[in-house]
Amino acid sequence: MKRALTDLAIFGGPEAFLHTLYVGRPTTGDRERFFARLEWALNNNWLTNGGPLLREFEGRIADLASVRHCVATCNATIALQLVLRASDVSGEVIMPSMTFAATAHAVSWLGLEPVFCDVDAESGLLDPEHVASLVTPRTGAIIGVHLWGRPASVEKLEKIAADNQVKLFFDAAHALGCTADGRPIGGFGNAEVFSFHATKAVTSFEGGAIVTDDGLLAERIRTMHNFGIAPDKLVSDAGTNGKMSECAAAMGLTSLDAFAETRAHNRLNHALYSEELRDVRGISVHTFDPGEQNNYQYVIISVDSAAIDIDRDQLQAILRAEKVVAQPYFSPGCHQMQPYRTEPPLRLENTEQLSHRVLALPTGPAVSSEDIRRVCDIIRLAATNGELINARWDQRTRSGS
Ligand code: T4K
Repeated sequence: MKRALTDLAIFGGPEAFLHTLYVGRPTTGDRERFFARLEWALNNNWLTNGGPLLREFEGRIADLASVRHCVATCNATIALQLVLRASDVSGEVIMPSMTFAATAHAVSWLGLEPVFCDVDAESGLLDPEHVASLVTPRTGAIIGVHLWGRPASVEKLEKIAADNQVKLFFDAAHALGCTADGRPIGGFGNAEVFSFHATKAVTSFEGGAIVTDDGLLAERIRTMHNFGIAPDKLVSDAGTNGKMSECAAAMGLTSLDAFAETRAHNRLNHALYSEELRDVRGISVHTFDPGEQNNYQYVIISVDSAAIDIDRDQLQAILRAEKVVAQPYFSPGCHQMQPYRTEPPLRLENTEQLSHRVLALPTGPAVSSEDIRRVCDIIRLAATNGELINARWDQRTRSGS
């Protein structure tokens, strides 16, 4: 256990970990089962284009999300583009700035205009009042993001979308297996999009899915994600190649088999982080509504630099030196990133404050209770010695180390 500042690796102490600890370690499930599925696909000589593993994966995701239709894709970014394109969205798309760049990129790659909206100061979720104030005759759609698996204000956003006759989608990249108002994420708005990237609670190496109860929309997306080739084999739409392969589906199914276990492990990890950091001034662990289900795939802390003298970036550097790779999800907000920055700058106060404070800590089945205690010891030591750390930090900077 580290007790003195000189124990910290950033000031010359030994690293706390032998092996690096990551936020997004893949949860790949039972390897034998994965190889068996892969072998079956190879023996079948069927590798992509709507194979049996893909269909099984789509069916299981649709069941999990309690929706009628699921179209699995090569990733969630393409899935977002497909859903916007297949819904004939034009003009402006209102979305939070506090999200991964992919949400904004999907919009701008279609030639649509992302309109960045502020979020709730604590939850990081789209502020419905601000959304309503941004609706104009040019608004084609609203995209809500279930940030870190917390549900967006689905009901309020559905009302705004209905009142203004605009489409509503949810970027549910973080929210597989989560609920909003007790209902599974997946059935809200016109459609929702999941990600199965390597870093997600369920992975298919790379992958995504669009889920919806709208059969016509699902059919159009299915056609569009296969070069626009309709079931009668004729090209009926301007399509792209957004398909998920059998190899990806094999991994998706195997990771999905392990999802209950992954979620249970993540839940314990989250509870332990909350417990260990409860009394650490200036550090707060973002909580989840106990009345809702969550996958707990993200453990997010907020660093109050005014209370502890060091800021999020310093804490991240202190952890990094100990071989703990914490991620500043999501910083900066999209409206402050190069492709979307404007002059004069757009000001989104809550987004800017929150994006400077948040840090995602390592979790997932690869992270043990002992790992978490060690990470929390480091955070505790750093948070209670901010002034002294700053004095040493300046010396480090001056001596160029
Ligand atoms: N919408 C939202 C709200 C999203 O968060 C995302 C993706 C999307 C849409 C788009 O979904 P996809 O098109 O990707 O399906 C990562 C992921 O690449 C990205 O999928 C994810 N969100 C985002 C939150 O995180 P980076 O740039 O942070 O990834 P990277 O390579 O730094 O990896 C993060 C950590 O995970 C590292 O510390 C190492 C670890 N890792 C990563 C990989 C790839 C592993 O241990 N194994 C691995 O295979 O973006």
